[in-house]
Amino acid sequence: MATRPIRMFGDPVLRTRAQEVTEFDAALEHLIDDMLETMDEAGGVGLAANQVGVTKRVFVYDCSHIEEGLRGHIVNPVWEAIGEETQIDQEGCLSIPGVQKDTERFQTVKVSGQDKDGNPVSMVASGLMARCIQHETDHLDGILFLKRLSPELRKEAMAELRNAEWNQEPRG
Ligand code: GNR
Ligand code: NI
Repeated sequence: MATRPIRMFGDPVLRTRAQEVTEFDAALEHLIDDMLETMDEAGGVGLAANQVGVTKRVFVYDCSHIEEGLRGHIVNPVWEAIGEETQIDQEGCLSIPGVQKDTERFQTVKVSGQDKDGNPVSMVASGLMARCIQHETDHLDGILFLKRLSPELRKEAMAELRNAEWNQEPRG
């Protein structure tokens, strides 16, 4: 196991759609182990493969502080909303440190996918875990939570981003 560097806002891999996993091999298991360790070290509740520079459709999650057992991984995730209820709560991203904004998400979703061995898995989740599923699946589609913000909050977030010390790239 090893940690891998987390890619930051501005890295094109974060805007790239990840590819379906078709090979359930040792490399996939290794990737998942490394992602869990990277998420733990960073103190996140989730991590998508794009965030460590790998364009495979897999994410890891850990909401075990909320509900026992809510830690693991999902390969090739697909979610659907259960009902129309939404939640608005603070959301952040390890690839956009320091930016936290109220973000609207579905309150309850059902996610289906596979485990590292290719076996089908699914779960129904609410609250933070449902938020995590939506946030991580967005990453796998090359989408950041900034896109889910209201116009006002997105403007705030972009201003904060421009001034973030980790984001001091040359600008034209
Ligand atoms: O650690 C994280 N916290 C978080 C809080 C609210 C909603 C989503 C998240 S996911 C984030 C880790 C991350 O960037 N995953 O992609
Ligand atoms: Ni994120």
